[in-house]
Amino acid sequence: MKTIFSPRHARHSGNLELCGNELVPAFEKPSRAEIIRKRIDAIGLGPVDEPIEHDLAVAAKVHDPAYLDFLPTVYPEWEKSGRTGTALPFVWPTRGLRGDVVPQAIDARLGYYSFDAGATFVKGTWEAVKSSHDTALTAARLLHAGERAAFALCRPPGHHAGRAFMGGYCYINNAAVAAQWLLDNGAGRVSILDIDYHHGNGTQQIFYARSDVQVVNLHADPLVEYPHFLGHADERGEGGGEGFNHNFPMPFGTRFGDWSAALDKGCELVASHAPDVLVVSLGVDTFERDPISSFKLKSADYLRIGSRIAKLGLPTLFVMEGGYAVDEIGVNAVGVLTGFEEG
Ligand code: Q9C
Ligand code: ZN
Repeated sequence: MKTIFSPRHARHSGNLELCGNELVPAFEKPSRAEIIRKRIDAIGLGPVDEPIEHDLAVAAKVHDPAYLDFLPTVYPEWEKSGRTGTALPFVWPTRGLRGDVVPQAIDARLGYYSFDAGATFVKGTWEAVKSSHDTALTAARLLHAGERAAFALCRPPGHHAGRAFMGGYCYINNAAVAAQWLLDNGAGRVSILDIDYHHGNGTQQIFYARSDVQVVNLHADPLVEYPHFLGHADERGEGGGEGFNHNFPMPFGTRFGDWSAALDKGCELVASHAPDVLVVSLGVDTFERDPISSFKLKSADYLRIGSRIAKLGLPTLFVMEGGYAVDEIGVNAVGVLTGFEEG
């Protein structure tokens, strides 16, 4: 399997995140991607190429163009306001406040275009976000060129980013942009299978009223886990998209037996959609030693996940999302890919 990977991801580095009552080094850090890349080389998964640059025309079909315009302005505006270090949102237009007036001040714009404080900026963040977007699109092109599968080693991740908001380490929804590109280039139907520990709220929102992109999510129950405000089982899509969104929330402490039963159900739904292409939002924060998660999957389980997905027999684009147990992230993420290749 070919991998697309950009060294420019490392420009998004040194940022801090709010955790409990303090600012700590972000869990979503450059070594995550570097360790996955090293594992690809170590086991000889296949060639690793850099992305080709793409404009944001396809991204503008799944994101608000004004939101895309905002992202590259964040750090320059933060610096103009006299600050350095990590820029992060801290005020939001919740119920009872005006969500229809785009504010001017950078502090206000950060809140207007986010749902939490978890998408932070340093000087190189936009460059890394753009390279992650390019990585997803370049990998999607490999499928279009006839590859059975490809791996977009995206960093930063994307599945929490919605039509006009960032959050949860995510800025551009790489999987959603790739799905849209595949539709624009000959696919009639796409399925997105999101196996990250957290619900992919951004992906769900983007495609909620659409029947051409089925979205299937396996994740921790939002009643108790981030992102908290989306991801319940009764969210089935709306309008023409009704019946094309499927959520499988699971309790804290879920082990592979129960998780894999949900994967079977998710895969059956994908098969019934009969997509031309499958996009897998690949998070490995379901791992038992993940520092911010609660599921109990073991390294050997990731091979079984890959082989279950392979049984669908679909052209498959893997897009990297979360996973914060850095020591094991290479073995786990690449385990899914080798499990897929071995069938
Ligand atoms: N201070 C992805 O996996 N909350 N995002 C963590 C720890 C945010 C995860 C709280 C988790 C976001 C792509
Ligand atoms: Zn996650």
